[in-house]
Amino acid sequence: KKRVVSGVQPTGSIHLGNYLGAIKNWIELQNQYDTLFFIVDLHAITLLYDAQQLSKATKETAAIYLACGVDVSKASVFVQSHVPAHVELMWLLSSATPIGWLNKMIQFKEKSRKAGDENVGVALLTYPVLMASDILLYQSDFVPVGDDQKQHLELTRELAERVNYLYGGRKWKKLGGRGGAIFKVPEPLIPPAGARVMSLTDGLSKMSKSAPSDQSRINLLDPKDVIANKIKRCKTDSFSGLEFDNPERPECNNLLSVYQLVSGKTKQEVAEECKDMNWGAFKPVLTDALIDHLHPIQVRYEEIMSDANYLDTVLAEGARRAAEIADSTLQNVYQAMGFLRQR
Ligand code: AQP
Repeated sequence: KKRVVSGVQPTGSIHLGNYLGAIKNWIELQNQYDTLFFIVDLHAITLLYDAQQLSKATKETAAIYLACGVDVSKASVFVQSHVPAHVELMWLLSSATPIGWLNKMIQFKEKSRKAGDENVGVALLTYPVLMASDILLYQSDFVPVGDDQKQHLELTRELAERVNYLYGGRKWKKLGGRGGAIFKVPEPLIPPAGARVMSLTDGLSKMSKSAPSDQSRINLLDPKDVIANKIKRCKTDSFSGLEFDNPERPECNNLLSVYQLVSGKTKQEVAEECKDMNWGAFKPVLTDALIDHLHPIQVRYEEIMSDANYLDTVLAEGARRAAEIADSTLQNVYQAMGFLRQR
């Protein structure tokens, strides 16, 4: 089976964008691929963060994965920091990463500009090297990536090729390796169309955990009345009827797309159903569809969280399975890079 890895950061609460853009797609991927889904806690500390919240958010994110339908009989679910090989490989990869590659990363430029120099840790710059190690450790074939992560995956691919070139091939064979590449070069898996969810208060920016206003996003665990209220107050326009793909109506396109994804209808069905509706008629329909979709997830989430041991057991087993693969890659890399290994 081909292998797929993916993860979400335990920063803030998981929202509809994280769900529709990532976690929901995993449910299909786990039937087709060998999948590893992790909670990327080491990535969550690249900007100033609340240390008192990290472990709680990590547990909650894991519980959300399971509540959304990630099935631990098919996928390995674990916490990134529970598998130390991620950090070890990152150090080894750092030595092969030209600093110019990292300086070019758009996300680094944007986030560091916003945060200001005093708040930017070195980890924000080297974050893509950790991401490369998350992927390369598992010899992944595919990585689901949204637009914002494309550049980082490209860096991962270049880094894999560079390490294969520097330490693989003939050199690698001479050192006792089995020949061939050290790392598999992963391919992007582009998520289904319409999976980029935009803010409820501005149809041109993406729904995000770090946006200051909670009104801009639907959190997966929002109670019914909060969902209803957010939809009631969300940004709309004054055109008549509702339509997809009109560049002058980003909010309309976004809300129809959300409705399509949570109702399970096709784009044509939604376009037909909503073309003559006004906002007053559509908003309750969207609210009900959201509540119907999220309610079972919220019920399962409560069940999972009410049995603390269950989650601990799942995460321990996930980390054990992941470490088996990760450690074998890591040992190969140490060997290829010429380290004296302990006997
Ligand atoms: N609005 C979105 N629409 C579709 N997919 C989204 N993702 C995030 N926002 C949207 C996807 O969720 C996954 C996990 O994201 P992450 O936790 O690594 O952080 P992020 O991409 O930076 O997400 P946020 O929530 O928007 O955080 P901030 O506010 O920190 O930027 C990824 O697969 C991502 O594509």
